[in-house]
Amino acid sequence: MKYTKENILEILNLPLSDLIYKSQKIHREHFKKNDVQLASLVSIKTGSCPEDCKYCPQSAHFNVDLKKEKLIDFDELKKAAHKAKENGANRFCMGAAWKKLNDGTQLNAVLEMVKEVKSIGLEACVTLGSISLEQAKKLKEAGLDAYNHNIDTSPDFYKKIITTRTFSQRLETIQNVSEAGISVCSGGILGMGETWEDRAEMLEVLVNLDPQPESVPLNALVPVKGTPLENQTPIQPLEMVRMVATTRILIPKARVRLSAGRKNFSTEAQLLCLIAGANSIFYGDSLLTTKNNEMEDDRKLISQFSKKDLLKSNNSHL
Ligand code: SAM
Ligand code: DTB
Ligand code: SF4
Repeated sequence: MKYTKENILEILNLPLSDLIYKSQKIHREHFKKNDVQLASLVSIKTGSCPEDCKYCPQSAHFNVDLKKEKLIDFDELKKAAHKAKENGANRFCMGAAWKKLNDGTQLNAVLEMVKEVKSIGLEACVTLGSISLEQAKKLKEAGLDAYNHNIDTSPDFYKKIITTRTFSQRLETIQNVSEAGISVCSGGILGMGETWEDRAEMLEVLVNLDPQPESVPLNALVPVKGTPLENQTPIQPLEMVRMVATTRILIPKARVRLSAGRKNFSTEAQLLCLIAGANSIFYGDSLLTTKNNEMEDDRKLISQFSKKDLLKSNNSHL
């Protein structure tokens, strides 16, 4: 079925229990119920990015208190990946504040990192800005599972958020990634001042990608001091719940990732997102440059979500 903005808005606008009922049914047809993938993130190159994404603390255009870092040392990367594995992560995502990936030193370093992550038995994902088909093929050969490249928002609202590259350039990289046989991880950010129409249009682009994305990260804006969006009103958790459920209905096979911005959600709101069809979280002390939820809290969250030993435990333990 070809989805349009109008029918996506109808889904987003369903009564909450109808929406969650619909998404739960679809979720259980495509995934083992109660399975939540833990993905750890590491920044392999931090800050000084030439792009002007208004939400991003790593853009060189804004004055943010941020420790800028050159390309991470291989041994440090290796340590971070091993630590993620020991902590129970299944996927390891490496992010770089680049406009595009350069051949030579940069590409070669990333290829080694991907091989290392794969050798530990983790799924490997990278997000490095724009890449060519040739570069994507090399990453595939090195064993890369997924490439994260977010469309961020609707094509129209995008122009208000980023001026240094176009929405169609984003789609070109996604196309290169798909053509090389790498899974596409693409989603967006909620709470940048966009309307529900923008959100529906963003989902319309994602659902009509061919092939559909293997994973869809839904980030709530993390407002960072010094960025143009620092004073943006945070989204209501129930808006995220509606987006999660609708994404699950539209793209049944995708891992829907409850991504950045979860720190400000209550445990109950996060559980509702998981019930609505999210089946992955970022797990680890930090995201790329900002703090993530505590790992201990996340272990509790997951055990509350998939608890099998309720009768054995004391009620106060809940
Ligand atoms: N530079 C590469 C790029 O933009 O494709 C990769 C790294 S970039 C930081 C990855 C994604 O992080 C962005 O596409 C955006 O969706 C998300 N992101 C960045 N800053 C954020 C913020 N303050 N709140 C929520 N998500 C954010
Ligand atoms: C995605 O969609 N969210 C992650 C990951 N892909 C790379 C990044 C979130 C970054 C949040 C702000 C920061 O920590 O710098
Ligand atoms: Fe650079 Fe990516 Fe941040 Fe945009 S989102 S400024 S491309 S690091």
